[in-house]
Amino acid sequence: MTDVIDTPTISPISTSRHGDVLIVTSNNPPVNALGAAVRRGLVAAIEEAEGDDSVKAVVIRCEGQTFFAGADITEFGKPPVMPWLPTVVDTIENCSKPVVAAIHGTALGGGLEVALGCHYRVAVRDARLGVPEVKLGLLPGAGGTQRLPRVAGVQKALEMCTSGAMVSAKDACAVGLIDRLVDGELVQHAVAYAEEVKNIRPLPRSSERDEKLAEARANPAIFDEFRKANARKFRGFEAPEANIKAIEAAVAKPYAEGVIDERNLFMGLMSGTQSRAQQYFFFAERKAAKIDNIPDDTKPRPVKKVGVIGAGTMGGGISMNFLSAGIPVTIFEMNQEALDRGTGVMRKNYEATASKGRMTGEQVERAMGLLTPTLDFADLADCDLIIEAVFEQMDVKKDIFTRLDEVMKPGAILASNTSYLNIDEIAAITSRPEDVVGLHFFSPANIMKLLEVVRGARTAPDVLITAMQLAKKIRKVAVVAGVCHGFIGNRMLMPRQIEATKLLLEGATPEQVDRVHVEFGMPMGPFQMADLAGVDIGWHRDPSRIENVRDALCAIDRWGQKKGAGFYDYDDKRRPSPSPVVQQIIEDFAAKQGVTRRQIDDEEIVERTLYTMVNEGAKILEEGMAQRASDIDVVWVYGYGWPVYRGGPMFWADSQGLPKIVEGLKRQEQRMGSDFSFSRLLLDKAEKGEKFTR
Ligand code: 3H9
Repeated sequence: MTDVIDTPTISPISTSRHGDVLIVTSNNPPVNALGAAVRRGLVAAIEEAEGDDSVKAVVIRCEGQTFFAGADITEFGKPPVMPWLPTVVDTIENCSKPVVAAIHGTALGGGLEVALGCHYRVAVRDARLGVPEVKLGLLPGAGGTQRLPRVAGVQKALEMCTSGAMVSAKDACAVGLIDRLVDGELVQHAVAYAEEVKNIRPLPRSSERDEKLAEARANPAIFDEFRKANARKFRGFEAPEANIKAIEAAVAKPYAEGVIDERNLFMGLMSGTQSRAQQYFFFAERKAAKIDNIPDDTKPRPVKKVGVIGAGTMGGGISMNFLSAGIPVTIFEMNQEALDRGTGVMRKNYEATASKGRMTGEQVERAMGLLTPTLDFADLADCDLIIEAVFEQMDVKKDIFTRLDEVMKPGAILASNTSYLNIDEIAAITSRPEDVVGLHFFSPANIMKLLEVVRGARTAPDVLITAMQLAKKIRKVAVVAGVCHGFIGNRMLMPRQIEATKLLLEGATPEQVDRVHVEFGMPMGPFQMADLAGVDIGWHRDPSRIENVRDALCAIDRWGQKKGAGFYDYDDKRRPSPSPVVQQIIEDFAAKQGVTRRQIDDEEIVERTLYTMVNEGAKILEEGMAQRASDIDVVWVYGYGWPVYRGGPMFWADSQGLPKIVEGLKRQEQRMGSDFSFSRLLLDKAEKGEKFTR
């Protein structure tokens, strides 16, 4: 490109000329968020185009990794700075000269709204587009809910706005969201496109179109059908419904009225607690990737090949993460049958994904082609990272790590997928404890986003950095945890489980406890979870030794869903119903232990099963087992389905007020007995009026 005349400016927005096309460039790293300076710059650039007769068309583009990735989230909650994004988008759309958006990277949220304000959109093939506001508890508030259905159709707009998922440039092109897909130099193509369209009038303004609304106008029932089809997914969340309402307004009302509805709905969400929690969580997730006390110049170790020991459910799931990311895996088992079974399950899982259209047959073969099954331990020797995923038994783990120490090449990272055991004890059996780390995947490991990276006392900084970076590569959200029983997640599960079980004896039913948790927003309650995971997990396997309700259930084969019976009875479609047998067992135990049964109210369940988790989280913090309170929240949202609209247990506790949590726990202290002790940190913070999170 030649004849560029730069306008000197300190604004993140600069303009240059290519013939009669004004090129407007944003340079606001890292993601070109639409902060105040960018908004001002965009309006000034459009004014420049309007005021200069020699300008016949405009191209808006971004430097760096991406087109505008949305409004600047750090501005939310602060006093508004003019111009507002809706004004900026309107200014662009009202420009009397054609404006072309040149999209690369991810055009998200307000970024896509800017693109929708432009009269034409050109994108490179690997660009992605989306309106992720719903993930922040919001809706696209700069005209997006009104323009998107007009450009992409009502159904597509409903899907995009309520899921927040990105669509590929190709799919966006298919629905009319992109006018032209290009290869190579984006700016050159965008300028050429601008030249092509510069004389076309009237300008295609998204807000004036309504041909794609006709179908929904003729059949407004589509909104209720959409609500019904997604009711489960939206349960508890406020933002999806507000998004639907705004799109409904786009269909039912003229544009000028629809945007007023959009604004009102947006402001309602913005001032609510859910959106505050979800915005907090956005930053919590990103903060989790940062490791304290690591030298700045620490470099990761290269990981080109991964070894996995154990081809069971866990080992197979773990392997799939790496295979899907294009990293070869050698998987070891003790015998051929187990190896074949494990690799067979992996293939079946991939094929199931392909049958849902989320993978091509070719991708399945490519992933499976990266897998080397072996019965020979020595085949693991040249792996850069090895993850052990066998029984949760210290002796077995120690044996494996002794063998690994013998065969693995120097510098290889030795990881254990243990969910409870002491990483330092495992590391101490090797001659290289600095290379040992915990990588605690959550089941099903190929699906669950969370990875606890367990930092041993002697784990080397570069091992930690490698683990965190690798996690991102395999699309996990990693959180650093210290060495303690159950690390962050499972450790907090323990007080909840203890109190939930005691509540049964004291008069609650599994259904009541589970209902309270589900109403709170958890995907399932403690007893539903036990039935799903297996009541027999951690059972001593001696049917004659019955010391608690769990032992009693296991002794009569009530191991959970896999046996058709656990805390609940299950029919052949795995639908649960309350079990009279279980009720009898509970009552017998209560009688045997001299527990007087009484009416338990829901509040007591909250205090004894959720407040105790907060207390445990506070202990984890005071012991330094989590780096920050927000990391605990990330573990619970991604590992256990804590409702993100409540931010996580520590954010939730803050929003309830710590004195209220302490009061509730004090009310229950006597009932909880020696199973409970207060966290000093919780008491201190409550007393000083402080919070765990900011
Ligand atoms: C909106 O647009 C509302 C409008 O409809 C209406 C307004 C009236 N703002 O994720 P990364 C930071 S709502 C401020 O690690 P990646 C992020 O915190 C917005 N900061 O990179 C991080 O900082 P740090 C709708 C932001 O390459 C750094 O950038 N848009 C924003 O893995 C790198 O981020 C969204 O929700 C932002 N909007 O992924 C999109 N975005 O380095 C949110 C990022 O200090 N963003 N940062 O930790 C994303 O989804 C991803 O960042 C993206 C890049 C895919 C773009």
